[in-house]
Amino acid sequence: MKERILKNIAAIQTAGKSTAELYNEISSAVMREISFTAPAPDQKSAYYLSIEFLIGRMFYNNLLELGILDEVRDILKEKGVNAAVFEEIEDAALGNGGLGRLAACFVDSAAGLDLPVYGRGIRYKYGLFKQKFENGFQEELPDDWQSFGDPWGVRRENEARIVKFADAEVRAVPYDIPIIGKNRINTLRLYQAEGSEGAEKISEYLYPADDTEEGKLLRLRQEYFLSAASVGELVDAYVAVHGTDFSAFPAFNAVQLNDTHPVLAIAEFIRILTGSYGVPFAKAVRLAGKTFGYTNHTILPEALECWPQEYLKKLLPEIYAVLKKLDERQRREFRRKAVLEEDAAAMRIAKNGIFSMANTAVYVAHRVNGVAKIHSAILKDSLFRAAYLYTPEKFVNVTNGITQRRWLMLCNEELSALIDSKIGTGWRGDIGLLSEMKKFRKEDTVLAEFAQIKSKKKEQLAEYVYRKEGIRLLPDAIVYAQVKRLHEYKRQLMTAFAILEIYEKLKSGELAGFKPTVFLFGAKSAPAYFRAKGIIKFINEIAKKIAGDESVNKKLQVVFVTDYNVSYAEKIVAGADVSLQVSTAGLEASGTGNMKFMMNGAVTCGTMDGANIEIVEQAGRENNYIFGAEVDEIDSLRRNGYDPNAILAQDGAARRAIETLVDGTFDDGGRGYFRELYDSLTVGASWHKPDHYFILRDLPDYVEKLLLINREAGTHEFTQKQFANAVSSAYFSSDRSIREYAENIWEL
Ligand code: 26V
Repeated sequence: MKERILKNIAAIQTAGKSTAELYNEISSAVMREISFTAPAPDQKSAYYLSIEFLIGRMFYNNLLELGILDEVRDILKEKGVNAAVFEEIEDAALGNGGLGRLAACFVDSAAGLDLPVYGRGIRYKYGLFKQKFENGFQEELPDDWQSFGDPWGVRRENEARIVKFADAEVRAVPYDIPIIGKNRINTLRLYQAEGSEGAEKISEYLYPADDTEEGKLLRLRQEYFLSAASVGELVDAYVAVHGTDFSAFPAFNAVQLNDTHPVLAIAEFIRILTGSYGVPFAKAVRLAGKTFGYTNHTILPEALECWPQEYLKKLLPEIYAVLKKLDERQRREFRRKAVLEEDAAAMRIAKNGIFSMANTAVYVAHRVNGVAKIHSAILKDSLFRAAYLYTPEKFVNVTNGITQRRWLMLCNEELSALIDSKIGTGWRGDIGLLSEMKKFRKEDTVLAEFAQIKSKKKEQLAEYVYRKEGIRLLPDAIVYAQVKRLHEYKRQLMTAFAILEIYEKLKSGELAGFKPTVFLFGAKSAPAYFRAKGIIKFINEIAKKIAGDESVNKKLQVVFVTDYNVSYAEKIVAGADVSLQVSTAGLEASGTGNMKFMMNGAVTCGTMDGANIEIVEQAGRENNYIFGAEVDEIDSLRRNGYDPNAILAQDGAARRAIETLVDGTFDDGGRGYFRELYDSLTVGASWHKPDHYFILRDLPDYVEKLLLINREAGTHEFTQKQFANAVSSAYFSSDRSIREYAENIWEL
């Protein structure tokens, strides 16, 4: 196969062709030769249902997975084409952050491990919006990712199916994308909605604005569309082979619900079995239980899907009836078992006119998992406490992971080559072997090479930033990076205040020996998230002010990169020295960016939250910079009162930083963003108490750690710390996560 692909590519005429044309021809030359591995009929398969798949650019990754990336580069070079030109091709951003990227890493690992695990998602016409800054304000443009063609997607016209709503029938047309592993090629199947104009809307946008009822209904349609297309397909395939006795369905199918968005799949499964095949309700629920697993990815209440019962009644009356019946069954069961009223209330599927998708999933599924140790513990102690007491056997943890193929081999060929030269290439097939690198922790020559690679990756990052933003990063600076969705709980705003404090200290001459430092931000804000947009503008204002201040701008620089995405991340994680992971303890379920940075040898400056805790466990707390209140303290502040104003009265530096929001230092164009941010910290706003995310509690510790890092950076000890992180990262391979899902949840 390899040989034929290479021959195909060698035969391509390159002269006079545009990058997009060449991209399509080369990709098609690959697609012509590869074939999807058919699931063995006697074997169990797992299906990963997700509203997002943030795959990123497929071109280089697929060539890497096929083991022909270098050869293709050489062939193109002979033709006078630099393979790097394909970086112009947009990546498919059918996701928004960690949840979608995790789904992409998981399907990659499953293929690599030769496991029959298949993704099911939606083929949005427009992915996550493209971001630009207009005078520092975020603006959103549509992401027309298919404008370059979609050579990796295969339309399966004859496998299209109908999804029915009360007011419409919609065609769900699959597009299959190859997920390439060494020994198999799995399918990621994305459904596209077709039919009337209204039907097409369903797969038009990822996260359509849902501030109107119409928007909410559209989102509900999307979720049902994904659920019904996927479940319908699995049931049909089962019936074709095994007939209509569904007893063995769970022996052949596992379905993993990636968060609450696809939970209607449970109701759809029960609807089909009871409605079309006469399976008794209780049996259908039992089979659903054995089939479905549910992964929770956040404890933030606003992100747990809840649907007004009225919507379901109107749009999906049969699903409404199933959920009602499930709710009644649950009520009867709780009465029979004399479950305390308080606990029962917490677990209810239907209450106050809404259906809780999380409670539906927890009630039915046989496994419920969190995505890092601490997160799974919080699910048991708080969010799903009652359910944990009721059915403890359901609850497991699977700590997230990332694919080392994209996040090390592809994005950091230099570090990968260093590893090859020290321990051989076996780690490429078995990531556990990476730990053998630990024996070089004290070897000066290896550390020196490692440090050189970091500098080189930093230069490459700087070139990329220059190309994209037209900004030159300070040469040889320490790069601190905070790149992730923009959300208050992730506390980009706290980093902004820390920078202001450092800026002030620098100006006052307090920081002798301060080494050149770059703070790199990347984030998109949800279009309607007012405060998040204010934070972006605020950071851009700080960046501008510092850049214009001759007294510090050779030492300190702030850059907010535009349109942060997977491809940008590949450059940033490889080039950064310090990974900023500073969420309020208890709120970041896991984080996966933290793992990408670690694997590429950045130290973590962060709180004891999410997977940071396990990162520190693996790499050593002494090799990272941990600060701030831990979960217990945050809980007790929440319970016993927390007064940010008392801190402000004491801490002059913090006060001055925060006052810049309202004292005229910075300008938000009269839009009220900064005043609102200020109020949210000092008096509270939109149903939150002041400083809901405890920024002022953690700010002084944060500044101290940032400055400590600045003093230590560049030393031999610091390089040792970075190295320790890189070589301790094997645990965070999504290969490990997928093995755990396969063993403990899917029983593959
Ligand atoms: C979504 C929304 C949407 C409405 C506004 C508030 C809000 C807040 C959070 C979310 C996130 C939804 C779930 C999610 O993306 N969770 C992320 O999942 C990652 C993979 O498990 C994990 O690493 C991140 O910590 C977690 O935030």
